[in-house]
Amino acid sequence: MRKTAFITGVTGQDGSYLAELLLAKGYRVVGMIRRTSTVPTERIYHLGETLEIVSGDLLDEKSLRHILETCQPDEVYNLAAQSFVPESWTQAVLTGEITGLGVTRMLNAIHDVNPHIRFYQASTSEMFGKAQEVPQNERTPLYPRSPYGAAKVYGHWMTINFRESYGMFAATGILFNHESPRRGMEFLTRKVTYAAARIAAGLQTELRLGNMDAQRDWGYAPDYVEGMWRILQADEPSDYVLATGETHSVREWVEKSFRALGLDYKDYVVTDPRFVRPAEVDLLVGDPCKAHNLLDWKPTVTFDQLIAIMVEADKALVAEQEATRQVIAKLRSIH
Ligand code: NAP
Ligand code: F7E
Repeated sequence: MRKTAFITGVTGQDGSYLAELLLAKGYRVVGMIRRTSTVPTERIYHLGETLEIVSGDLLDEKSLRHILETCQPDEVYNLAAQSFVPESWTQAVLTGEITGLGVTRMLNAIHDVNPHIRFYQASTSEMFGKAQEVPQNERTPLYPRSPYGAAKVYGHWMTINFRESYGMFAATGILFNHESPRRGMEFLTRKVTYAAARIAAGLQTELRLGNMDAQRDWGYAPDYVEGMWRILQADEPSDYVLATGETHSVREWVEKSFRALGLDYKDYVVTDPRFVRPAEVDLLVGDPCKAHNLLDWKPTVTFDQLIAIMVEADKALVAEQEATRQVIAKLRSIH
């Protein structure tokens, strides 16, 4: 029988790729969108009516219950979060409400409406924070370094707690950074590839960044949503690290992105203390052996390929935006 999946955070980077993947697998896919005055569907617009949209919010447990009762999903993927780390210092309580307590609201609703639903929680390498060992695996002690990381630790442990207390199929994916042309513009990788493309097109002269020495394990988002699905198809619910097993510095990302466009980053990048965080996560590198051995999951895109994909996409986007701007300017000059 056709399975139904319910995705929170469907308008985000991962939600959009996961919806595509599950639709391709023949699922009925229901995505939750929170009420806003503007339309946040840029990343899922192309899916049209194949994706069912429902209204709800992780801040409102009643809305979650209502969706579960009416849509009757077999699988729930909880991807919604306030996911931007710097914002979590300025909006720590809101981050806790959405990213932390939101998980418990969803688990409560599942427990009450249908405890047989399989639940996926979007945990994160940010939970390792001041990493206690290198590389990090499922047993590495957690040491979050931001309100975001702390909220995710709470959501992670609540998921395990519901699994152990009620025997629910509640699983987590501890995902290391994963990027794509759909990544939000405020995150490092996308901020860099988009700015480099604009600089190459003569539309911008500098790029202001924070700490260039931090190191991350960067993979490609479509690979990671495949891993989420595999986590929910396993015989038993568990926790899995999804990562590439390689680490690279911010400086290396910047250097290679600019070089792909024939530019030397040193001519354009300015360090700006506004982008330095109150506490940094210095070094993340994951050990994905468990996912590899038990789920047969492996990343398919290398660091250099990821840069090439994102640089090419932003080059095309900048050209398209510039062409649109010129048409509008021409129309304005005529009328
Ligand atoms: P994203 O692009 O920032 O998307 C976040 C999604 O959450 C958006 O759809 C957003 O809706 C929604 N949302 C925010 N607050 C909400 C609320 N109160 N109620 C309902 N929906 C709400 O994040 P992403 O990169 O796709 O990441 C997906 C998940 O994985 C997140 O939980 C993130 O913390 C986690 N994660 C990400 C990474 C990564 O490298 N990308 C790594 C590990 C874990 P709007 O469009 O309305 O804002
Ligand atoms: O920062 C440094 C910054 O914001 C990466 C989220 O998806 O992945 C993401 O969190 C690094 C940090 O991602 C700028 O200090 C320097 O060391 O792209 P980011 P993040 O904080 O690693 C994890 C796994 C998640 O779970 C999160 O939801 O880059 N950096 N200069 C900068 N970062 C930003 N954003 N902007 C700068 O100007």
